[in-house]
Amino acid sequence: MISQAGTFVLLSLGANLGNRLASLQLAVEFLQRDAELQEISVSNVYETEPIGYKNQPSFLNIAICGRTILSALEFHTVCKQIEQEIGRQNRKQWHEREIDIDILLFGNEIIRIEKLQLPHPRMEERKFVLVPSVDIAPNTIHPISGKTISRLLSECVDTAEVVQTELRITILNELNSPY
Ligand code: PH2
Ligand code: MG
Ligand code: MG
Repeated sequence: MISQAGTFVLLSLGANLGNRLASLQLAVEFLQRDAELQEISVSNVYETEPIGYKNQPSFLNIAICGRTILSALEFHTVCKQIEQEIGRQNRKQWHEREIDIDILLFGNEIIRIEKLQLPHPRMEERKFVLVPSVDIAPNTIHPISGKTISRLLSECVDTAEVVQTELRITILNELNSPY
């Protein structure tokens, strides 16, 4: 596709409760529907060891990227609404969740407010974020460090397990596809 309208956005999605794959699939569909996310790429699906609070089920994690005409704050609000719609319950930080949608990068924007920090402040410390991101956006540059996502992964010292699965997310045809 030729169009380059809107802002490039890179997201990390995770789930470790309920039907994890179904929740990730729904999240991708709802991002297309409600967050104007277009020109989407989705990574492989990874089974990952929990980071933070250890005594919880393993996660499925993916990364997705695309372009959106929304602002960062509008996009963030829609992500939170989608988490609710998929049935996320409120639990402690680092604990289990039905679905988690985190914005990693939103163009080159640097935002440090309580509800939204961009780039995501812990993205370079986590293999469950970087391994899927390298599938779809290896050469994207982190706006603070100036390093590519590939380089962040090669320098990441996280040893938690991240295992590629055969599971697949389906990308539905984009509503405004010219084809
Ligand atoms: N999310 C967390 C905390 N720990 N661990 C893994 N493996 N995957 C996650 O998505 C994850 C986590 C907080 O959002
Ligand atoms: Mg998270
Ligand atoms: Mg989150």
